[in-house]
Amino acid sequence: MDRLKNIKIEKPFNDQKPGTSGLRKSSLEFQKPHYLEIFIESVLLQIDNLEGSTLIIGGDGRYGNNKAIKKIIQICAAHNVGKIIITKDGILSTPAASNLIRKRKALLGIILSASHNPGGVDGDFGIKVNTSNGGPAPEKLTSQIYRCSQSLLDYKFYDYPVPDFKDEGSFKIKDMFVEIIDGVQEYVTLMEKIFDLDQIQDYLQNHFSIVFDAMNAVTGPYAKELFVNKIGLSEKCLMNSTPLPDFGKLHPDPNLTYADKLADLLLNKRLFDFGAACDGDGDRNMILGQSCFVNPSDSLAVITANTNLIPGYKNAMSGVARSMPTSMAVDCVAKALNIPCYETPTGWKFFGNLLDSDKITICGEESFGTGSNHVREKDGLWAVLFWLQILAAKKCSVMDLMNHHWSKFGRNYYSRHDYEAIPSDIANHIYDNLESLLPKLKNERFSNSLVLEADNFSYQDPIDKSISTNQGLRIILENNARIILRLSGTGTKGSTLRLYFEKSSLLNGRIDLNPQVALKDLITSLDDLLNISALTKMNHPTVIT
Ligand code: VG1
Ligand code: CO
Repeated sequence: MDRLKNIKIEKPFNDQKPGTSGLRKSSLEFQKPHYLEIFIESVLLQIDNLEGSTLIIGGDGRYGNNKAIKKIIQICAAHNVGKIIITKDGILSTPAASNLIRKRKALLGIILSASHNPGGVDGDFGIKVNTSNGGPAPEKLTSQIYRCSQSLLDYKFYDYPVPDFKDEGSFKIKDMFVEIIDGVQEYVTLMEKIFDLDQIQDYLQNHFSIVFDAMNAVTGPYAKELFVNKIGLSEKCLMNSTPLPDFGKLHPDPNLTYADKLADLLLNKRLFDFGAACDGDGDRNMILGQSCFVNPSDSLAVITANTNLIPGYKNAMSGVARSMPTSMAVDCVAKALNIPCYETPTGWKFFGNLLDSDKITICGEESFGTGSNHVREKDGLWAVLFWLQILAAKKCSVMDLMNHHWSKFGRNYYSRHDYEAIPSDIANHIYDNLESLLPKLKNERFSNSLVLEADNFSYQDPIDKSISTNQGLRIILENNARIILRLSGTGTKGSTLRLYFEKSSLLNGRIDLNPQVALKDLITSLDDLLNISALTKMNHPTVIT
């Protein structure tokens, strides 16, 4: 029997456009016959020198993970890929995948995850595609993949049953070698090279209590190896640490709304000195201290200001970058350190060229993402260890560290308001309305301030000179205040409207205000201008960060 098949479909799929980070759809849509296969075929067709190459495949363990891995193995075998590296039970975090791609000199990585979106039969599924530098595919490649999928009517498939992958080992399918490794070890080795885990251990065992919430997603096994096996803490420091196909019905998005149990332990019950959580695929992080929530934009600034305390970064800072909506707190640190600070569009793919050309060492986004040149993805547990090392070196609390940071660099009051899964026509109406008002706003007064700039952000990559337009509407006010509006590119239901507000403390010098109070005039003025609460019929955003 000929196992090598060319499977034909009747009608092409027209909805496989990757968003901010990969292709995301409901699990139901991904189960449509040939849906996943056509996307994978579209990816493989864009890759030069695929025959004989090495690929990394893994995922965050959500519903559909292992079935997808098996299908991808069958398609890759049909394409004469040389070797595939997968992990025990298919569990591989996004930053660990990025590390493996680099270490094993793989041509491509395929990560099965819809990241912070819920999982399960009625949740979402997703596919992230990473290139040989370990980072997310750049826009040029994702556009090619999309274009190909729109007319593709067949795919190659090697019809041979793929064995399970519960243990380390290997097997062969056609001429392709499949190696099953432990997805945790190589990542933990990398962390041991960057951080002084002994110093963290001393501090945590004697002075400082922590709790880590893996949200029933991919970071559980990684956190167990790091915090229990290496650092020697009791397993009680871990919450939700077993990856489950439906994340135990949690929404694995580490913010104050969806990681509310963790937030309650730190902010209300004050039971620990430090708390942290990661998202579905382990690339995001939320940092909490006792009675203290660390805004991710501030986290990026604190990390940048303290690289000298971390063995992996001592005297090694070339520059930093932040996504456009991220607050300018890190800009103040970069200025003080006399290093360049780049502003990129939302999405980790835009940091790739800057990291590869060593223009930056650290980068981050307001959406709970921080990372460095150690891999080409944001890295949740890396950020947690970074914070713990700073605190262990300074022997202080999170709140003391923040207050000290703000007194030194000033505070950028910052908040993001998300209106999740609202009807797309309403979201588009609000967006289009602001876009049409922008030319009139410039040089006028808005919210008692002069509008210096009002535009739709576009970016030219300093390395490959590619241009990305329509990256978010900005109202830039005097005195370092800003309002930004974007539509999410990761949601799967309706549209998600994101509003970002920022104001610098330099004017009145106060660093102790509640950000919602400090930013109230900007929030109200935008609502007056665009009628957001009336149009969405919502009194509050779904998520406030
Ligand atoms: C969101 C965040 C963005 C992040 C992206 C992927 O995108 O805002 O900063 O890079 O998610 O994160 P959007 O288009 O929904 O605003 V992850 O952890 O889902 O890979
Ligand atoms: Co993620």
